Amino acid sequence: MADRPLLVGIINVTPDSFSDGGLFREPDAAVAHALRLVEQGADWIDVGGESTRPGADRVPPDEEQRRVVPVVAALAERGIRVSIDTMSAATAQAAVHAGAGMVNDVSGGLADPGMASVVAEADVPFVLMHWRGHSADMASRAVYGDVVAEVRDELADRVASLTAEGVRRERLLLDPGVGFAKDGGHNWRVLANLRVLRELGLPLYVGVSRKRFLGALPSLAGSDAEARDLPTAVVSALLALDGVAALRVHDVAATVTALEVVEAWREASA
Ligand code: PMM
Repeated sequence: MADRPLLVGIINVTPDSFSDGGLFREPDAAVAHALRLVEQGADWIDVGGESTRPGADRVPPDEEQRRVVPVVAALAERGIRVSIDTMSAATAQAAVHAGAGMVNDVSGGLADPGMASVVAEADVPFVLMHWRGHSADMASRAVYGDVVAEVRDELADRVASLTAEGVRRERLLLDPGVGFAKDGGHNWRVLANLRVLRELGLPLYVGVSRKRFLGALPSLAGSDAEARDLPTAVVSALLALDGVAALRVHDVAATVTALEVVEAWREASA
């Protein structure tokens, strides 16, 4: 599909991520899983060493780097495109040195004042996610009058700050931050109204994979995180039809199938 979204496969090298925590703590297991995701069709692999699940503890940057840098290096050596999922400027820098070609910061540069200069210097794509605070207290910040307009305006402020600090605008991808300082209703409203975020004129990057709001669908009551792969694939198809630029997912194979459905649909309607 000419304009299909880029698929970003997720590797969490953490003991405590909410959906795949602990599975890929050893670098070899993480690399093997990443290679499987690439075979299945991932365009990028997003490597993270700090869980952002609600209530998670912060990880010191040296421990985070100990987790992620060997994995980033091993994947980059194999020619795989790697992004680093971090809020730490030092970790972003270490990962870029190890071969990462994109920085994904769930805080959009707010958590670490050094992030903008690292990204400006590296001149790599930067995923700027909507964020209102660390996991420990983000639930209390899920208060909005008009969630869609506020997410747009807060992202616009971040675009202005980052570009003022030397990050090139064409390096930015905007992420609505599904599940970050947002309840289920906020998530659905933002996802169904991405056209408003598109007013900012930058490509959209979205991560819904296995998130809690999908587990809240009535038919999934009491099921585990993997049961969320089906609604993840359905939402991914809707987002692809809506024209998002990138999807961050755990189950790459299912997302590839979802995108094939979208392609068939589009071709038949042309
Ligand atoms: N979600 C998580 C982690 N990193 N990065 C971006 N850009 N967007 C997201 O929505 C996002 C992210 C949390 O999910 P995980 O624990 O499954 O990785």
